[in-house]
Amino acid sequence: MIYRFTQSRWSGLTLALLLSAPAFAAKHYIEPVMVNIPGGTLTLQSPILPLPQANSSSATSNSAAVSSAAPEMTPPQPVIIKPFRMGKYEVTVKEFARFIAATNYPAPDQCRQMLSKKWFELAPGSWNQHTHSPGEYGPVTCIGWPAAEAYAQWLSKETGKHYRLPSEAEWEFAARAGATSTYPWGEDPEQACQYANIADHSANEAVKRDYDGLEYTGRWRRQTCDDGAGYASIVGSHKANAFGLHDMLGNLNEFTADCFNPSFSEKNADGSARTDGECNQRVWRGGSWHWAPFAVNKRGGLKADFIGALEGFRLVEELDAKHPCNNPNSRQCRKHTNNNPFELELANARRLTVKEVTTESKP
Ligand SMILES: [Ca+2]
Ligand SMILES: [Ca+2]
Repeated sequence: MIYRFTQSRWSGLTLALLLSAPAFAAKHYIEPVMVNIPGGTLTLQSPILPLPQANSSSATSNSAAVSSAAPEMTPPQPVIIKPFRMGKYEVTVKEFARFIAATNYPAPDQCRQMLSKKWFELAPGSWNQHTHSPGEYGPVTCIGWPAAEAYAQWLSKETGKHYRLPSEAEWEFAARAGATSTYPWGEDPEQACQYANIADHSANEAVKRDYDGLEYTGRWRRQTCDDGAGYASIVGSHKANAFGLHDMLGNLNEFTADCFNPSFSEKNADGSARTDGECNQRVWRGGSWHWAPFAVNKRGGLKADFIGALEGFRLVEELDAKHPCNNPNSRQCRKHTNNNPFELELANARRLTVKEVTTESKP
């Protein structure tokens, strides 16, 4: 890796000051960068999960991630996925700031975040003020599922398009991008560092530096490869999958629309989100910068009111009957998809980060 992220543990405070600047008072939405996802088939099958406990947290999610016992698997459930469009990146702080400015949405002000050698603790913190944010082009977190849902509804109203959270089935179909292996890139977890921001060598060095010698070990295991990021990173900093989507695994764990169920059923067969089951718990997918790479079929649930610094989201856009991308090769769809100015902003932000770090690293 040629770059290394250097955000400090208190960069969230700097971010809060930045977001109070006039530039962030803009009233208009930012159109998300979307990718056309073809329809297809998928077989959902994951380890059977118990319902998350009432005090479920990022920590309990992690304990499921590191279990060494061979898990009992759900019966395979065939699913048919209709074509749709999906956010190329996790929703960023900058995009979310427009939502807050426009709606005064009562965003949470307490967030389970990394403050000490105790790892994650509930403390004052919010979408624009928490530890370990890489800035306005980083993925928004400390918001919880209801705020993600509210953002999708607001953006739909503003744009006249149908944006929503992905179903769990859509999320896995998009993350796999045709792969049937444990990870979208194959079976080797050491390759994760090319494609995902995970708990890796850089993460271990960061917590050692920032938390008095703390290390990722034992229950908090890490991969030994190096993805260059100690904490969350600017979206799209790692390689895309075969559909062109970034950070599906890693960076932030992602909310889906589904109510939690321990296993799949015929109610998943059409690819839509489950609206039955435990609807106070929502399904997450993909893992985060704090965990070793998750298998692409790994899943869990979080209470809808759980507010943590490891969870974020991305959006799906439905292809309504007259949508130009019902034919993804059409000129109208290419026009609809290309030249999104926010894509250029993101690319500049990533380039500046690399340049800054490269300059810092010179003797
Ligand atoms: Ca990392
Ligand atoms: Ca992610």
